[in-house]
Amino acid sequence: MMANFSLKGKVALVTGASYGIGFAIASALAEAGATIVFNDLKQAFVDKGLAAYKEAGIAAHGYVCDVTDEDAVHALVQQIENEVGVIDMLVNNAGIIKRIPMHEMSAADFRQVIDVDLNAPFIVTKAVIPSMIKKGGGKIINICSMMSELGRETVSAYAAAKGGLKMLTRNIASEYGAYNIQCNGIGPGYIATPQTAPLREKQPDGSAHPFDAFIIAKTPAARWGVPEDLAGPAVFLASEASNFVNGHILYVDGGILAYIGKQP
Ligand code: NAP
Ligand code: GCO
Repeated sequence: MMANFSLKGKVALVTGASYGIGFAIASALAEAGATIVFNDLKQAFVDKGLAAYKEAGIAAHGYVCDVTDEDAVHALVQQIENEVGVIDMLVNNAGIIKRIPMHEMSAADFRQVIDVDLNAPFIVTKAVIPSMIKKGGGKIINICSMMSELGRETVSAYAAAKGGLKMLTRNIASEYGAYNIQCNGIGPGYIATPQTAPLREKQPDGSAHPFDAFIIAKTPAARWGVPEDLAGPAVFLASEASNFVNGHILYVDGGILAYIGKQP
């Protein structure tokens, strides 16, 4: 049964994976045997990522590509197929957030979040599916969020995008399951990465950020997640062990979604 978790001989593209959650997921897929390909917006970040993968003993392939640019994405997929091999598994990880009260948010800012967090997973998935069909199957993992289920102040664009990504995940699963392509989501809870650093910053008086205490009280595990908490779930959804799991959002949140929160 454990052989079903092996990714040996497979090629994985993890978008936006120079660091953070993408880097942790790519590192886990590599440990399970996959060849890792990743992209980032700037060569400097690609180089930084390549050095980090090398330090971890992973011979990754890194490319500069803006996931919102359809022509650039198609060129990237072609280049990967020529230089590395057909993509067996795609992790749509690249993402941004803008924390602005909705009534103060510009339409341009709202559109940019939707573009990266929802339109780009559509663009990249559309680019890789034809070769997956030809190859007889594949795995797609969309990095959703607690905000695929819940809202909160200042994250309207992000919640709309991640809610849409949940349904895009289910629709890809519905439309391509017949081609032995499984599309699932991972919904991380609150994970300590650069994206959430502003929510964990110490206050001027040295006290903890109020959001920090809030998340601890809302999480049965009473801690922030770390990117490595996503490693096992990602390997499972990328492997043959999950061949009959399709259209599922696997929340890796320490129990936040199940818990009313600790009484203050
Ligand atoms: P992060 O630290 O902000 O890293 C995001 C990565 O995406 C960066 O490498 C960034 O590249 C890349 N990226 C952004 N826009 C891009 C674009 N247009 N084209 C290519 N790459 C792009 O974020 P994270 O915390 O690791 O989160 C990764 C994913 O998990 C995101 O989808 C996020 O929404 C989701 N998520 C995060 C949490 C959390 O608590 N951290 C929880 C749930 C879900 P640059 O460095 O060049 O900008
Ligand atoms: C926020 C956080 C969250 C996390 C994550 C939770 O401002 O509320 O950034 O959105 O990033 O998506 O699952």
